Amino acid sequence: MRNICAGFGFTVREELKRLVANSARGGENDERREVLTMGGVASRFRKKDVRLLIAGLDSAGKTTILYKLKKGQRQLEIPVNTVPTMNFNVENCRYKNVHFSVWDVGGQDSLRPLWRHYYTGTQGLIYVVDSNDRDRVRKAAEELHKMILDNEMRFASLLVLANKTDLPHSLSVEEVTREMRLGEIKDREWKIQPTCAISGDGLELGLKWLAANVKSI
Ligand code: G3D
Ligand code: MG
Repeated sequence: MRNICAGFGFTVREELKRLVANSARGGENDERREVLTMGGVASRFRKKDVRLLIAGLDSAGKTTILYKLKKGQRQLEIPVNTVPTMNFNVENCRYKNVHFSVWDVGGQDSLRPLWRHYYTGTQGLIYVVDSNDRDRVRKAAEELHKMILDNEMRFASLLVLANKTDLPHSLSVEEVTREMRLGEIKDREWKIQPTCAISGDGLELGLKWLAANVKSI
């Protein structure tokens, strides 16, 4: 218990107080509102600097997630760095101790050497999958497995977000787990979390897990 709470940056007593106060206020919804901000995310990661990479095929929901986390932080800009000749966009965002880089994977293999530049020091990989995109889930799996094979990514804990679960024909978490071949990943901690980036459902749970499971490099 102590370790878990230490991972989140608060004491057991503070956590109990928070849970009691939260349930008095009406439970889960308040909990979600509280944490869906960069401030909430940063506090989960204690005081240390943390580098997170959010990746996935285009349209998986990465930018929506970033803006969902940014909610309430009006002063925070998300700069987009572009390598014009290569059609490569990286969204960078820093809030307190947490640094996020976001980009689309898939497409041109010629861009791969560029990605590696951003891998260095990555402690957490948030890989976003569109659970409703049955045609491209295999492709999403291929890209993920290529990515985590890279030596620079060897310390990164892996959070897979099975996004767009609000859509009626989306794959179940079990189906995404199977299609993404997550069972083959033995060299690091990983977790799959269903999410709806638009409402924010599931984001908090995923980030809590990641905060407790990133390793310092
Ligand atoms: P990307 O940054 O990974 O490329 P975006 O993806 O965040 O730009 O999202 C692509 C589209 O998917 C957006 O719709 C966005 O609103 C939608 N989307 C993202 N997350 C969810 C989700 O959880 N559920 C649903 N139903 N849609 C989602 P548009 O229409 O703007 O292209
Ligand atoms: Mg985007």
